[in-house]
Amino acid sequence: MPGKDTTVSDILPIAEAIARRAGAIVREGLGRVHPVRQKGAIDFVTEFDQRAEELIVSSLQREFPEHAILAEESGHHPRTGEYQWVVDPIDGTTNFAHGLPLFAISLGLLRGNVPVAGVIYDPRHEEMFSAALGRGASLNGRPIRVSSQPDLGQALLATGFAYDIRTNPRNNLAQFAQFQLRTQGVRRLGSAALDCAWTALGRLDGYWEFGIKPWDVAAGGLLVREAGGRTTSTAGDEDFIAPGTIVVSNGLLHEQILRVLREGDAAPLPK
Ligand code: LIP
Repeated sequence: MPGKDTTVSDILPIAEAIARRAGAIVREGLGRVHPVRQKGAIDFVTEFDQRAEELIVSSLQREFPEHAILAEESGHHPRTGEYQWVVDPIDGTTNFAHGLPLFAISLGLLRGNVPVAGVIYDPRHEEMFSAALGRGASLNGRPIRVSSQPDLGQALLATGFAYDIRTNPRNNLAQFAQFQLRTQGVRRLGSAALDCAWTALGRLDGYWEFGIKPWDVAAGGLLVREAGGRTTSTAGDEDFIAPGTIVVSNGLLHEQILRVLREGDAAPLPK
């Protein structure tokens, strides 16, 4: 049981309400944002990341005092229990800061390294994605399912690039080209949470990324699994949190995606 008197299905409405309140703060900032702290050459945080995260963390601590929290901006808030929330107050900060309406609030609940509940809220489009382990996935309360595309050559995928793209030799640019030649297209949307949520909904057929953080993908990885898809690390392991790499897909494409990641230019091209 996640908390003294709560079950996983009790948790989702509470997490959704917290995500909505954070979304109201974030929505107010779209189009009038200035980075307040540079974290790296292309990695920064805005006042709205900070304000949304403060609301989320304080609300989770009030509702679930025995749960630990790992939040992107404020770090680890330890507790002794087995449950930990992983929080991204604005996944897609760069999009948000430039006024591009592709970002989401992501709250994932881990038991150990296993995601057991998650919500992803897109405040601009009023889309609330939710999932609980073994209970399916939904968009605004209606069940969702992954796509039924079986052929990688006809698939639409997404990916992303870590903030160390300018210095890391394994920066995913080679893989981006390899998949462009072997699919109908690859999109770089700038939000891992939405890449996962849209795969769960069937708008995308799959997504992969290296150098990803638990708060970016914990909720989304569970969402895809609960929507009938598959979530692994890029090596095909069930644990996608510790390795910091992820592949989500409709399940039908998963082995084809893993093969391109494994074989690179040697992977077969569409006929
Ligand atoms: C972002 C991810 C995205 C990745 C970016 C960044 P943030 O998270 O959602 O997939 O490509 O480099 O990590 O920093 O906006 O929360």
